[in-house]
Amino acid sequence: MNWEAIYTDAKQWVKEAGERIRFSFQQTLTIRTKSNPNDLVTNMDQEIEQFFIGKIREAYPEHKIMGEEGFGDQLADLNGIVWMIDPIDGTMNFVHQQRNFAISLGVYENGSGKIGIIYDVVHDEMYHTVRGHGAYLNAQSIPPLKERTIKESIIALNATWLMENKRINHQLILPLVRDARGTRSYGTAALEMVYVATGRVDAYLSTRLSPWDFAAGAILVEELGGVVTNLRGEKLNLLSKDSLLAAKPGLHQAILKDYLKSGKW
Ligand code: 2AM
Ligand code: CA
Repeated sequence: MNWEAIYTDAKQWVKEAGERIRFSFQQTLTIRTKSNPNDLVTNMDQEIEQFFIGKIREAYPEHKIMGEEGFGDQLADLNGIVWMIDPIDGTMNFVHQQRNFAISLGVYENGSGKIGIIYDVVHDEMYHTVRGHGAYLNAQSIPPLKERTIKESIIALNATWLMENKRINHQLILPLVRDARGTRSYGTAALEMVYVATGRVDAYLSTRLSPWDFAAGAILVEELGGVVTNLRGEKLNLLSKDSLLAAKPGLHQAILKDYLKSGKW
């Protein structure tokens, strides 16, 4: 497999998609809701996903595609090469703020992460990696992650989700919030994972994400020595929704053991 060619194509297409999104700021968006009144989708989410699918199908017709907006394939397994696409992660931010959103693109081979690209369109910052070859912010190498204690950590989490999810006992999160140096919430799983990868936050927790939300971010975080699992400490399942814990090495184990162990996630 010519991963170098796939990597070059993927980065080029992500750049082009970013230009389309920037251009769309001057146009009127069509906004609709999906699963609930706060789950937004715009014409741009759909157009960008279709743009990627057109490019991938033309260059790599044997590859499979899983995308948030559903224009890709319905996958029963992860055999072969699978592209995981979130055309706009952080759609609510895109609509309300025109910032704090990203394009997220992960490429997997037989379920194993190979290429991870997350593009912060507004800042023109592309975070990218081919597994085993280091991770980069544009052309600049990103240093590996170092360990950190909970007391010195900033933890990204979404307060609304923690409060709303009836299945879980959000009381268990309160000691973690209290013990950490601070918490942050950005509303975009892809960028929150980039912030873990770059050490801007030390951990990111979420109760329910889809595979395209974390597919690229997991490859980036792991490339830099971080650890990514669900909140039960299990390997992530790329075929279904799951919870998420992405963190610096050491800190990941400490959060699982000292705060999450007794919860139902
Ligand atoms: P999205 O913007 O692509 O929908 C918000 O905390 C983060 O969770 C975003 O990355 C958002 O992705 C993701 N998310 C996944 N499922 C969601 C849902 N049903 N409602 C809101 N955000 C969701
Ligand atoms: Ca998303």
